[in-house]
Amino acid sequence: LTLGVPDYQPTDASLITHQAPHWFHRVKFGIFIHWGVYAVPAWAPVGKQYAEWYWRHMDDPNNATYAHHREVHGEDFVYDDFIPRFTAGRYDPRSWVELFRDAGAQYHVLTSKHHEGFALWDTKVSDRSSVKLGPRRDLIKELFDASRQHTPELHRGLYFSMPEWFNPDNPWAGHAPRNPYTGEPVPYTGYTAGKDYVKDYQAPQMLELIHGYEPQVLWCDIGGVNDSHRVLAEYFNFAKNRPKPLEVTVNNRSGIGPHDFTTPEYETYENTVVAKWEASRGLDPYSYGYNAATPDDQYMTAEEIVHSLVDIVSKNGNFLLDIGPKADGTIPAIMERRLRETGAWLKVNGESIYGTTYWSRMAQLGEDLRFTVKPDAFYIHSLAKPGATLTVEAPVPVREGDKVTMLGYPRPLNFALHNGALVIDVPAAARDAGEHAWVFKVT
Ligand code: FUL
Repeated sequence: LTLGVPDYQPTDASLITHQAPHWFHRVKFGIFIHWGVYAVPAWAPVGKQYAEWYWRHMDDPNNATYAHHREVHGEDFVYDDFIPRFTAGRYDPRSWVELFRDAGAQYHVLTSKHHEGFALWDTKVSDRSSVKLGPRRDLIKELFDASRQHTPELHRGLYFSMPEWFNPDNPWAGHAPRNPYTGEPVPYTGYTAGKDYVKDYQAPQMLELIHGYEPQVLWCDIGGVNDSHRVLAEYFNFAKNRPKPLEVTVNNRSGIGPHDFTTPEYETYENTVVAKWEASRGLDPYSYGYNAATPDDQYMTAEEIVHSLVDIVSKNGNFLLDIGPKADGTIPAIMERRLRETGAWLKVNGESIYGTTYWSRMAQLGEDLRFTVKPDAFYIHSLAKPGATLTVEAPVPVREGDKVTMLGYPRPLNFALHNGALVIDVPAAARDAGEHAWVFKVT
């Protein structure tokens, strides 16, 4: 027991006292990874549906995936027949984490198990896992080992789907698995039915992840039936009572009220929200899992990524940007390119992102201006390329004698105060030195 810090209890009143730790406020930018058996079919109507929902969609005769599956894979090929093709044959976790670091991300969150119920670690409560089937590797252990060894500065998190769509024991499931074309029941590969879904399976799996992998973010999804009061109390106590305490955090989808942060999905908040939040979305126009049908030119551009990041951070959010690796474990080239471009911007401008906070006066001025603050600096982000002058009609904390610079440009800039507005002279060389978002620093 840590002296003076009472253990958390499995109650709302106790768990609600847990808060997102400082590191989670500081990091701002993380990489979400959706990887599972759905990486094999890797298909959804582009820009309309999540590819990681393939099984659910192929099960629905009114969904385009139902027809797609019949045409490409055939009526006899059921979802679990994809498992042997989920090989991870070229999975190189070291190259993943080094890419995340080079992208300027400071944490990563991998799907330990999505709604399809396929665990990417060596779970003891079923054989429906990447250790017993498919890759025959503990994909999470490998990622966490690589991350601890090669990118120890990154924080590590895990996503966990509370329900499973077709788990025969899940009281929430629509139905146990069946062939969507014939209606014939089919096995839920690796799983032995007859468990208490929450007590014998869901909660034990969450505790395996907590104790076995020590994630600093537990990113639960969907909620529903759960034992989350008990699981989260154990998570927080385990983290707090370790010889070297771990600062952990949990999102708002574990099925109970208490949480550390909220999670808008493919959307952000319009204005500053003081309670911690984290927006997520895929690089794909509308999918977290890899959709092989999406043309490269429909992925987010580097400019869109930077604009999203700046906008979210200026309003007190984190940005958890998602990639969907292929079934062999490689990261699609377009995703890698976008991450490296983001990293190039953050290398120059990261000081205006990491460790900042929102400006109490306003988050946004017009479409193009955002603000972030540090104790010793004030940052103005121009999402549009400035002209010869940049006028900021906001009560920016600047006085005669202060210094204004542009990140990535070596010389101080001239500025004046006109009727309370800040007018910065931006030489052509400074304008041309920037890209995506031009950041002006007042000290
Ligand atoms: C949602 C899931 O249904 C999506 O597939 C994705 O995982 C997203 C982050 O959360 O609720």
